[in-house]
Amino acid sequence: MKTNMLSAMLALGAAWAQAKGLVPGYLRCEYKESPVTDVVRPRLSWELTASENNQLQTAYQIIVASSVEKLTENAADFWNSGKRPGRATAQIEYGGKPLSSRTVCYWKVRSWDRNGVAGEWSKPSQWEMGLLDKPEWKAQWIGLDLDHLGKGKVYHLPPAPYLRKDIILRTGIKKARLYATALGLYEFSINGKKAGDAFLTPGWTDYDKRAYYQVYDVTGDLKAGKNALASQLSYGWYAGYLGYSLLVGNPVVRAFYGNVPVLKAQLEVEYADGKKETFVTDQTWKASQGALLESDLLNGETYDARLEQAGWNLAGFDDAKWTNAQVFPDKAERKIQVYPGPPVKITQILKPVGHKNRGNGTYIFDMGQNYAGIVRLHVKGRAGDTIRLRFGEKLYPDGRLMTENLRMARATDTYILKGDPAGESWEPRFTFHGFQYVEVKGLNNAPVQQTLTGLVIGSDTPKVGTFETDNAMVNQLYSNIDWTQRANYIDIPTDCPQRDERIGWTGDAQVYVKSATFNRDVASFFTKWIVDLNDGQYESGAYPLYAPRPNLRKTDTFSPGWMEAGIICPYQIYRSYGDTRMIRDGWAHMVHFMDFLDARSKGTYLFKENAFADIDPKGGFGDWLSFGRKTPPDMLASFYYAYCADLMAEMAAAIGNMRDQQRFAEVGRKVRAAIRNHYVGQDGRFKCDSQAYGNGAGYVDGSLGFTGHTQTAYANAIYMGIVNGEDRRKAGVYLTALLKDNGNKLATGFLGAKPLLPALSATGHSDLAYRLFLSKEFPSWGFEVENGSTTIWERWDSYTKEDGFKYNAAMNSFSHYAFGAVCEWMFGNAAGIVMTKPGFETFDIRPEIAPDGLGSNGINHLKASLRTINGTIVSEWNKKDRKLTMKVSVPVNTLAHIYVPVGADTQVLVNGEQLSSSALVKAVGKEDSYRIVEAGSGNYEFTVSR
Ligand code: RAM
Repeated sequence: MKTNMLSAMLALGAAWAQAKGLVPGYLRCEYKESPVTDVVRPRLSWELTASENNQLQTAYQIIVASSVEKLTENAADFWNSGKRPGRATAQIEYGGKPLSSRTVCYWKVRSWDRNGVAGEWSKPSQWEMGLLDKPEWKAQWIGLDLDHLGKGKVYHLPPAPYLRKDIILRTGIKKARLYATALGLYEFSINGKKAGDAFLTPGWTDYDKRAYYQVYDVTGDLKAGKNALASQLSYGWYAGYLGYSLLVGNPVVRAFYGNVPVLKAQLEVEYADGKKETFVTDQTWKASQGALLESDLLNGETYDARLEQAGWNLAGFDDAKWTNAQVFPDKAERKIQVYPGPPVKITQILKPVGHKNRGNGTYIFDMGQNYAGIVRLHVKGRAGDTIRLRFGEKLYPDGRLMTENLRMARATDTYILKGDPAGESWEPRFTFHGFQYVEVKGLNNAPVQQTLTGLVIGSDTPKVGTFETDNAMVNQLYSNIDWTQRANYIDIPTDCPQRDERIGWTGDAQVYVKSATFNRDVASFFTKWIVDLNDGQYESGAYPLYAPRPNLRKTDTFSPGWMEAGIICPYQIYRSYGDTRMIRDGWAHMVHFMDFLDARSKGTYLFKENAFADIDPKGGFGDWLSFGRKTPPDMLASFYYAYCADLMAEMAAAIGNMRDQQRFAEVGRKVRAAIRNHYVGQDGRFKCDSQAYGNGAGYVDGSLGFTGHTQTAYANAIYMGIVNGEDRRKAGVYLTALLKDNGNKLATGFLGAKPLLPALSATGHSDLAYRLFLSKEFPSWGFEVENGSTTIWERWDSYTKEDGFKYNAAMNSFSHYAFGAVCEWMFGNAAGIVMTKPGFETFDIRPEIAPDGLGSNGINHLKASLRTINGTIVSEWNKKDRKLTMKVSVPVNTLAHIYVPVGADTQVLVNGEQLSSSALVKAVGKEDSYRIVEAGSGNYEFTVSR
């Protein structure tokens, strides 16, 4: 009897433990935690954890209420989703009462597990609605035209305007929000304290079409009585220098959108008694100039601390000598919207690793890492002492700072001391540089610890990936990839952070986007940039070379391999995060682009030689920065045509548009057939009519001659599924033969480097993929690491021991992420994390184990993790002697097929038990040399003897 009771109690205990069920956490709205949004039906997501294996969600319920109290009482006055069956934990549209501007929405969620047990409610989360209608903006654009003060010879850099106003508030402040934006860049402060911690606000857009605003909760920064509202503006992308326009002699070199930066801000205060007051920017604001003498993104800042107007941003400052702010007209068609991306922020602080005295008060600091950002200076000296900071990525062998590769970007910050005996600290606010070394000129004393501090800036995209091995070169390479991404995902995906370029090149963006998703959560980052890209689409339907798209050079238009970013990037965001809204919102743009391709192919569904002879450079950029004979750009354009059609067909299906699905599936088939017919010989060898290109004049590297038989051609054909079956196998064989003929060295450029290793792996040549990946010989990824790089170079030969910085003056960035696209293979093949359903709802773990016998140049241990929108996946393998161990984590609510590499009849143990008799997982098949195991959520360890 007693024992029965005990076992009954134990059983009950177990049931209770189980009853805890699923625990939802990491509640997000529009990819952000507690954001402000102006999306009228924002999307919600959460992550699930559970204490037992094999768990999944069978239903969920969301409650949204107008207050925390109501939420606690489950009084869903905004929305009660009810119990909704299904696995979805992301992309769930708010479906309640229409939400008006300024509403704060509190929400929570609970999930039912596979046994139908309801879990506890999550902790509450919230989001807030921005200003949904433009007329709610009562504020005006204000500024101060100082343009006439900026007449320099080469650089026209006017001082930056200062704006201020004192306001009086009553007691009983309950809630206060600041809505602020600028055409240009702004910093806003209340009573001397900066609102928020974002940098380079409000971001770059096509300002004629839209400007983004930030929303700040400033309740705690205001007080009864007099308060100071103050703002400093800079020229930024709106009115400053952009890209290479100066370098190429473009008639316009700055002020592409306007030449006076302006601010629009609105402070809304709510009192305990329910009364409201709104303060807006208008002609009653005062304006002046101050210490910030020059300020430009590319060219840097000059700050004369002697000109500081002490207390200018505090209440009670005497601004009688200031002029009234000027009011500038708005454009009716310009939208004002909440900034949809992750804010640009200071994401890390770096200390210099050393410095060298160059004589005459000049020192060169080594920050130990090539990064994008600024430095904070701390100095002591006399008033008028001038410190000049110059930035470079590399040093010459004789120790001088190398700045030729900055081209026309002056990238110089100057600080003029006020002479504070306690010392003074300064950092620029509206510029950034790409650098590892800082030359500091004008120091009176030897540097000390605080003289320089590195401030890393970048879009604050949450880190989601890790990748580590027992191979130091590979680890450094991974670090270099992530650092290069961080240095270039700054509001938009740029090509490089240092020279006079820093623009959103579409080719770079499309080859790298998938890699990016393995390192950082870039969902909201691309939500922002895809709008820029659509805003930049040409009337013809072509997507531009870069977005946003100021007119930097008359001949800049579009190029195959670049313009397809308009399809490839949204597709990747859909795949990685299950985002179908981006597809729906951009569908008309994407279809328009496909219409453009159809029209350009003149009904042939093919781009023959010279099909793009009318653009500049002729044929487009092609396999930019490749080696050897050129892959015909038109052949690549045709591949991309078919590939885009496939992606369109898949996206059409994802949004339930079956008519378009059929259309694009058909286009894909037709383009493939046309390619097969024109560019592929009977023997499966790729060819082109080289004669058609004549002497290649006008084409990028055209004088090298053209051939279809290149690494890039086969790699892309395999990667994009241009050829199938026997043709595909042959393509793999040709690819390996080409590599062999080339001493097992790659020759691929921007378009060929990404698919190279995946194509080798896909056609059974994983060993060769590893060989290229692990090589340290020129040209290779390892070569860069061997040469001390901390970021990814623009060119394979950006630096060589024989030639040094061969391309200095022209084009030689040391922080260009395009070749970092090998990241895709590292996660997707080496670690074998392969999504099979959008958002990683289902996925494969199919690692390719590195070849044996490479000693310290090989890999014996590899561990990668990825926090997906469905939770964190881990794939780890370890080989020692004849034993292979594999560890895999499968997140709750997902299903994995784990490919365990085994010989024909090797025994597999899972968590110490025989696989064949395991109750944990299910052996479901065999493929090549893998045993396939199906597993629900949990942590698994497989061991096999090899
Ligand atoms: C270079 C850019 C970019 C590339 C184009 C074609 O100047 O840096 O990386 O996409 O040209």
